[in-house]
Amino acid sequence: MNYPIFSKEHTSLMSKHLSYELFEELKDLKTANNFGLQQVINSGVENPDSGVGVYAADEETYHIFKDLFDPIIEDCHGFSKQQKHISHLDSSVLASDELDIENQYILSTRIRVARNVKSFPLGPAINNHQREQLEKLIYQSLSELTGNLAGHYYSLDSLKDSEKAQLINDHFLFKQGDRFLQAAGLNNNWPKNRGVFHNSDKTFLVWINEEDHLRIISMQQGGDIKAVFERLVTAIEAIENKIAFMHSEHLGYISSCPTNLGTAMRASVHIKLPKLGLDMVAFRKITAKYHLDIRGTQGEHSDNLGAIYDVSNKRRLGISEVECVQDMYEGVKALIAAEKAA
Ligand code: ADP
Ligand code: CIR
Repeated sequence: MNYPIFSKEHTSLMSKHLSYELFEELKDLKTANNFGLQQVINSGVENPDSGVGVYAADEETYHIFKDLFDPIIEDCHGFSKQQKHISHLDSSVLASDELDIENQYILSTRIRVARNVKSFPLGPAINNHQREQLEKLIYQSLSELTGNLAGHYYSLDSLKDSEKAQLINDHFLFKQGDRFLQAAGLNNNWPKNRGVFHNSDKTFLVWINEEDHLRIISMQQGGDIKAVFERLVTAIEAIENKIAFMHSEHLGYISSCPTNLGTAMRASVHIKLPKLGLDMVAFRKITAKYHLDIRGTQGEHSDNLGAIYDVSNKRRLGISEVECVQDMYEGVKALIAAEKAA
């Protein structure tokens, strides 16, 4: 294995931090799941436009390759290797009046967390048999949920192409063929043993075996952030009673991508900001102040359409779940005020 050829286009945190000397130190190390440096960095090498460029296959990846991951984690989250991650998953303490009672700006609200099941490798190293076992374990546990969390599991295999397209278009299902995940090995044996569980009104959903073993999602039309957070907290607790998740004192919930460590939470709104959208400098000044990310409305690496933006918390590690949602809440409040004033 040779030091990768990085071009001017390689702008990821991986290419920034992987010096030739560090590469030489790490290149022969492997985790117990036989995951080595080549696999850790492959997504960022093959996709020069990666922002981060690394994936983990187990908790051990974060230890064995810490000289690469620690500076990346510090850059992403401002979280140092001495810090501990403290969780606070309590919707009752969220300070939030409804932001957009007249439904003028916020189209929909979604909060998701990533979770991975203890004793299984993460997606980049899982084999087909383990993925199948995991799918079964997860959907069987979910099928025991009751009340407004009760629902059904739809494997990708069981859905018609038109049904999948509709679910993706309506923002309920992950896209297919993501090149970043592909290069990380996360699309191996696609589409087998992947799918989505959801309740009847699609306000509670779980993606199974995509980038992480589970993505637990609460979403609904409009801007009632507190209601979305409450449902998510209830769902996480109900699932956590049935399945043990990978977690560490230092890094919180373990995820395959280091951007999701800690809370593994992304709280977002789809928000219409036609005036602010004409002045991206002013827009970005506000999002930077409140630690927010701007994405397109078809998810990460997509474009925005018709002045509608996906705005979400950027920080996930070293702050609590309540703070993640509060970041988003305060930032969206400031964005609406700026839009009204523009
Ligand atoms: P993730 O949230 O899991 O990191 P993506 O950015 O790819 O991943 O988003 C996944 C899907 O969720 C996409 O279809 C995206 O449009 C949808 N989505 C995200 N936020 C919202 C929202 N507030 N309202 C409706 N759909 C949303
Ligand atoms: C990148 O480096 O840009 C991609 N690997 C995505 C990074 C963050 N997003 C994610 O985990 N979905």
